[in-house]
Amino acid sequence: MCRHEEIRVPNRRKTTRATPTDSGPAGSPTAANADGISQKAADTQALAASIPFNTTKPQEHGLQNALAPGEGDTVVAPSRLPSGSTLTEINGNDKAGSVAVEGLNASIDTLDRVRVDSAGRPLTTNQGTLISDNQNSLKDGLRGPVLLEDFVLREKITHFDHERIPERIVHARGSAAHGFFECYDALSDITAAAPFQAAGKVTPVFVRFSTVAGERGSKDTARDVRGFAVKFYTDQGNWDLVGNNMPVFFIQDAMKFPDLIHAVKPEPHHGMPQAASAHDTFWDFVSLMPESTHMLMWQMSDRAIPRSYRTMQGFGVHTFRLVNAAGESVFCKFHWNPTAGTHSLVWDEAVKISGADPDFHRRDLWEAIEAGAYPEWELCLQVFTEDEAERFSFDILDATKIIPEELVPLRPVGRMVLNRNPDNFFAETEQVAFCTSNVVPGIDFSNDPLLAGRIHSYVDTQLSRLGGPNFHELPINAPLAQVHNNQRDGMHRQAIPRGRVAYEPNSLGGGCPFQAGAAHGFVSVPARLRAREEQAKVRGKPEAFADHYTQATLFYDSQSPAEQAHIAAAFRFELSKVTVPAVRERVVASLRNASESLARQLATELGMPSLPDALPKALEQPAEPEVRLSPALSLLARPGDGAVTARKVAVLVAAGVNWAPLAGVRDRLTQAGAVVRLVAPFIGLLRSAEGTELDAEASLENEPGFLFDAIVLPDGQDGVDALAANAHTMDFVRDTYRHGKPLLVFGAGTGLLAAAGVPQQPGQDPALVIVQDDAPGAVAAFMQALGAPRRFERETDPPQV
Ligand code: HDE
Repeated sequence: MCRHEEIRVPNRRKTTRATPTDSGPAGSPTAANADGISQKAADTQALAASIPFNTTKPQEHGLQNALAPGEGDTVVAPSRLPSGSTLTEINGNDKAGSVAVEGLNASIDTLDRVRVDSAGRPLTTNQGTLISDNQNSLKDGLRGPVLLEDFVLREKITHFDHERIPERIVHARGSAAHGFFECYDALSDITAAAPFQAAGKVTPVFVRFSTVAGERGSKDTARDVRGFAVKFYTDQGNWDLVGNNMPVFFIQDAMKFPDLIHAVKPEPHHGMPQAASAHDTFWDFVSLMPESTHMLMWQMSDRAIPRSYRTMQGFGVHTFRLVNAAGESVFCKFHWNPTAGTHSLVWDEAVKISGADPDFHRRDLWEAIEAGAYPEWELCLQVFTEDEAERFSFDILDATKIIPEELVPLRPVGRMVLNRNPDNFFAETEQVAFCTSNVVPGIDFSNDPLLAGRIHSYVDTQLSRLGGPNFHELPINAPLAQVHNNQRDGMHRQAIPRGRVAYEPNSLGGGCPFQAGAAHGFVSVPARLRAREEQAKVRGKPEAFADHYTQATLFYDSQSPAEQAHIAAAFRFELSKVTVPAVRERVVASLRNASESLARQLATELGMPSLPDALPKALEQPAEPEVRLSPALSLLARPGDGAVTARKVAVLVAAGVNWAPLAGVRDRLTQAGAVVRLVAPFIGLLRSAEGTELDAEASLENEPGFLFDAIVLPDGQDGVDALAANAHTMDFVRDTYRHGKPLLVFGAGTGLLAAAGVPQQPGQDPALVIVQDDAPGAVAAFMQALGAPRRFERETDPPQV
């Protein structure tokens, strides 16, 4: 909307008297000349005079004012002239536009304003000049030297030379998607946070998942913690919940973070290993940091090798505060639970996938969203009071501790759906800047010392990663809520503020932008420290932080036997990669304090001559835990909705297979949302036993079996013989079986099972479905196994298949 009609400005044809801008009249200017300049001067004088002194100054003092700051002083200007920069703002053109629309901030709003579509457009330079030839540089004659004058070539090469920005110091490898959060019921009794104010309220989100240790191009399936960062574009500003897929962390105080990361990243002398914790410096550090033991249990568990970002939980990790409109606050932990359930890979599979498809998780997320199988999570809260927190056996400020669900149940409060892939990886996924300091009224921090370091770190790191202080204006980072402040200038400033006022208090801008006050603005909870000694200025930790093992034991003891076996195997693998025996022994000595049986097993399997003595504990008599077993900590506790949506199934085919039963399976799976691929010795056309022409879209070598969630083996002797003659088929069958995944086998296809050494015990393995004749229910049984957790009962250590 063009608003300049409403503004009292001179007719654009009229010449106005030029007035000096560095001195003014002694008396009040009048609008006698009825031109813009004198009108502006008069209105400015009137505006400034209407704020004769700083009325809010007294409010800056005293405890009561500190607890509830008042609103800033503001008056309405007689016209828009005083707040404008220039009278010539009415002289617009297609580029300059016109007068800033009242109340409009064009640097926020949807991403539409910056999307580019080159369809039907010719090439241009960055200045918009059309490029006639994009093949040749400008030369002095066909065989002559290239001329310095070639600004087209120089612009192109120069821009190319600067395409890279620094990668994130941690969490460099990641993938992201857009979506929304939908609130189930209003939570205004406990929080004023915008997303939770009404049932059905929808808030846009952008979510980035990541690994921690690897560089930007590293593999997705490394054993590692996964980042789970959610940016809520709320109508009260951006709220970033920057979490992980594990609810605890390695350390308790931000002071140790650089040490942790230096220990886990590639070793500084030779830059190895990439995206892996299985090396000396990591285990050296954590074996000297007993508070890491609980997190190590999580990191050695299957949580560290998720099947998909879609099948991971997410956690805010720290204790946060929720604050209602009356300023009352409760503590809160955030949990994201995936609708598809929690599913992971097994280690042998993760290692193989990292070679065949390093983009495994990125591809999975992208393809699921493209196919309309939108990943979904339920947001759950653990809410508890300060009094309850005082009584827990652990300290809620300690990020190496969970609050067992059996102690404080999860309260589902909404769901998040990711339903749109980004248009551009760099502009969105790479440039997005999550900051733990981005909170909105209704959310506040606890005193967790790890969180305190993060509140500083994220903004700080973005300043160098994104090249200066204006990264909040990058389209993916800009909030949907209005942004008005007096911060100015800096590298790559996008917003063009109107007017000359860039300070507060002011009268020349009518006091604007004015302080919002406690009624609307963010107010920190005036948390009081109870004990006098806690108020002293100290470098130290509360005593309960010294209990380093109770919850490591809780986690290990709460796992299923298969999960415990995986944890033991992961420790064995990682520690076998440690080259210094003293480090390895220290880890086992530490684990004796968490699980004697685990430590004994490792000592044996790592060839230790004897079981090392347990490490001395920092706290010999920790408080009795409320909960000794927490079934909710097992991945099997959340099998999900059983749907087969987005699961990948390989149907093995070769010339001469019986196509009819396979066609039936493919149709049923596809209807249920699974992704079915025909995999043959080579891609391309082949004929089934019935003479049907089949088109294999993948080959045994270009999409190995471990990339699929299940396989189907065909009937038809000729086809089976052709598959049996290819050793890749045996790998396919063996890996699928070894990794606990379902197999559906028709007739002669059982020959492939036998050739691969897969045991066939009818009725004992619900994920191995053998169809001799068209047994009804076989496909349904296969689909049920496909939507369920892995068949871990097949596992032996060492593997026999
Ligand atoms: Fe981070 N972390 N972190 N972190 N973190 C970063 O910020 C840091 C911690 C997490 O997808 C960095 O923009 C410190 C815990 C995620 O862009 C950096 C400490 C948790 C992401 C940083 C921690 C996280 C990061 C690197 C200890 C789980 C990726 C680039 C005091 C609750 C976000 C960047 C994305 C990224 C610092 C510990 C999660 C350097 C100092 C605990 C998901 O600022």
